[in-house]
Order: sequence, then C-alpha cells, then structure tokens
Amino acid sequence: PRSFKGSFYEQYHPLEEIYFWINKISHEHPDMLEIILIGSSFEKRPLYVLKLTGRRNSPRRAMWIDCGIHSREWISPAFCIWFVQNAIDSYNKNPEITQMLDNMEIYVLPVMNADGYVYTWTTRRMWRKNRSRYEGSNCIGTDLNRNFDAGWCTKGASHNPCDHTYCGPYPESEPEVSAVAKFLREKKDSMKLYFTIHSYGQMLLFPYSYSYNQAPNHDELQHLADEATQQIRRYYRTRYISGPGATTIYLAPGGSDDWAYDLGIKYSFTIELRDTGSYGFLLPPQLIQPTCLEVLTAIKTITRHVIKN
Ligand code: ING
Ligand code: ZN
Repeated sequence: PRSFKGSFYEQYHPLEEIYFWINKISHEHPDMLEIILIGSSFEKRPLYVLKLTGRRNSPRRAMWIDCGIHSREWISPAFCIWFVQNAIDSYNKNPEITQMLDNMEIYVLPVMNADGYVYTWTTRRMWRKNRSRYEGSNCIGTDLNRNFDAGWCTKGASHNPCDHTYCGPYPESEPEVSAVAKFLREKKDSMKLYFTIHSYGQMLLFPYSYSYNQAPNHDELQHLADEATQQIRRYYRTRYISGPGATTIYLAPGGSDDWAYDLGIKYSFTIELRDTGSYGFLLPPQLIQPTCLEVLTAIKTITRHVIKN
C-alpha cells in the first residue's frame, strides 16, 4: 500500500511513474538533462539513461551510476531518482555538487532490471533476477549481477536457471547487461568512476568480488572507501563497512563493478544501501531520504578525489 505522505522523492514508484518522471524532469531542465535510450529489456521495455551536466563547458571526464540491477532492492531506483533531482536543485547552490557537475558528465540509469522491477510490483515482491527465458528450463530469470564478463560463472554463481544467482547461458546474454556493457565500452576513455547501487547491508565494496586477488590500486580504493564511510558515520551516525567484495561479503563472479574495473575504470564501487536486515528489502519510505543523504556524502568524497587526480 502506498502512502500519500511526503514528496515524490520520499516514496517508491512503479516503473510507469519512473518513466513519466524521467520525461517530465528532462523537459523541465533541458539545459542539464538528456535522455539516452541504451537498449531494451528482455520483455522489450526501454532502458533510459539520464545524462546530467552542468551548464559550463563540456567536461572531459564522466561517471556512471546504475540502480535497480536487482528488482526487489527498491531503495536503489529511489536513490537514482533522488540523486538526479538533488543534483539539479543543488547546482549553483551547493559548491560540491556544482563542482561535480562542472567537472564530470554524470550518466544515471535509474532501473536496469526493468522487467524484474515491474514483476516485484505486480506479482512477487522478493524477485531478484530479470525475466528472461531460455530453452531447456521452465525456470525464469538470470541474475544480472552474475552475467557480466568478469570471471563469469566461477564459484559464487550458478549454472542452474532455477537458482537466485543463475549466471545466464553465456556472459552478456541478457539484453540489460549487454546494453550497459556496450554503452560503457563506447565511453570507456572518458569514464573515470563507476557506481552500482544495491541493497541491503550498508557496505561500500570495490573489486574484486570474483577472486580473492587484490586490485592493483587496492590501497587507494581502501583508503578512499574508508574516508567515505567515515563521512557517513560523522554526519549521520550510520555504520557502513568497506572492502573488496570477495573478502567483505562473498565470492561473486560476473558482477558489474568488477567488469567495469577490468574495462579500465579504476574507481569502481558497489554500494549496499540501508539497512542491515531489520527491514531488509522492505525499507520504509520514511528512510529513503536519510539513506540517500548519507550515501551522497560518500559519493561526493569519492568524486572529489577522482576529480583532483
Ligand atoms: N549484493 C551483491 C550481489 O550481487 C556483489 C554483492 C557486489 C556481488 C559486487 C558482485 C559484485 O550479490 C546484493 N545485495 O545484491
Ligand atoms: Zn543487489
């Protein structure tokens, strides 16, 4: 049941409302936003990316944020939506946001797993995967965060289509994954920073998740992540933990942050938003805003470091 209290940004929204919002905000801010169609889902829903820019000269660097890889993690698309609106409202008011937008093109994909998201609203709230079907099994859905071409389907993913962590028939088999991978490959020279937003667990993760090997710039990533989680704690008293995926949670091959990292994006993070399990995926709408605010401080901290380097 949806609450009518609070603004648009303090509620969860079904996919059609998100698509309506994408159109509306782009028409209201044509100087800062552009809609890019990067592909479509298995069930042929469009995948829209918002390109967010400041009003000064076009920067040479870019960053990417995707939300909603896993459909039941509703706080994730809510974050992307909130982030875009907050950036637009804060531009030329908040110096950090202004600097961020003047120095980086920001590409935001609010809902990567469009089909799964619709399914969580209509049929099954706890659905994680997309809705693809392949011959040879009656089970539906591939885990999009096991389908990227990074240590694909080694330990931590499943070849069984009936499992939650099914890696798909081959890497990038899923149209949602191949659309994102194609877009990032095209932009790889300017793309400096990659964020993918999940829930839950309150973690700031970085490569690798598909192996226990340390990333070449591990020390820098760990230091940055520590700084970012300290900011969250300082301002909001929320505890986030940080570290490489494999040692911090579990081995998970085929993840988007590892793939982006191996593509050459040296600052690549998975953020697990609130909470730590009390509400889990069913985070109450009143917690959308505090969750977004604290994670924004982390993103600002990391972006500042990348701009300066
Ligand atoms: N967690 C992620 C998952 O796909 C993860 C953890 C991070 C995996 C980075 C791979 C790479 O399992 C959630 N909550 O989805
Ligand atoms: Zn997830």
